[in-house]
Amino acid sequence: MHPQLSSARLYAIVDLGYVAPAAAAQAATELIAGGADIVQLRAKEQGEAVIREIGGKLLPLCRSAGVPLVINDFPELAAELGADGLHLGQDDGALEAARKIVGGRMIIGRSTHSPEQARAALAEGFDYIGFGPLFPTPTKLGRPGIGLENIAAVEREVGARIPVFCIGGIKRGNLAEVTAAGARRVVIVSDLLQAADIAAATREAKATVTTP
Ligand code: 3NM
Repeated sequence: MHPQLSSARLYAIVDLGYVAPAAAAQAATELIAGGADIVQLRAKEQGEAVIREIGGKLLPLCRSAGVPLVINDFPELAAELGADGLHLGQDDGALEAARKIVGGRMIIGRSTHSPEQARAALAEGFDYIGFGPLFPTPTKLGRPGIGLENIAAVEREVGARIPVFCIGGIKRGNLAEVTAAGARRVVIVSDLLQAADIAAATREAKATVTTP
């Protein structure tokens, strides 16, 4: 298991669908202050120039906190920035192609939406997976929720080898239900970014996900 990931429980995303570019660094600071173990920069609507600029601001914040910064898509940009990680969706190409661009050391994760995709990502050699969306979510419109019933099996089969981060519609209000279903690690986006106090919300989520 990748050493920067083995103890990670709460994965946060600075998603520019929720945070204005000018507020991205502040949001990252608050997520980190609240205990986020990984921060991803996700910008589905913005161009590379915005990601380059914001990534350049987030990187020193993450570095000084010892928190890996993951870039969603854009392997060339992840490499150029010197980010710690790259996240690829199901349609973002093969691991090997991305590896050629970012090199052997970068963390590379994959979104998976079924147990079959989760097992395939492990076999392909990804460093971690997202598994979801557990519930339908406005952050990723148009996908049905896959529910909680396969979490325990995927944790057992895949999570023993690489971190499995459950994702999609997870909120502080349903997090205990998600962990009770077997999730050990989660990604939470909108519930943290839309909180009145991002750091406090992150702290609360971290406490719940790390409760044995
Ligand atoms: N990927 P929220 S679900 C970015 O299932 C993303 O691969 C998903 O946001 C997947 O916490 C998702 O606001 C959205 O529901 C997560």
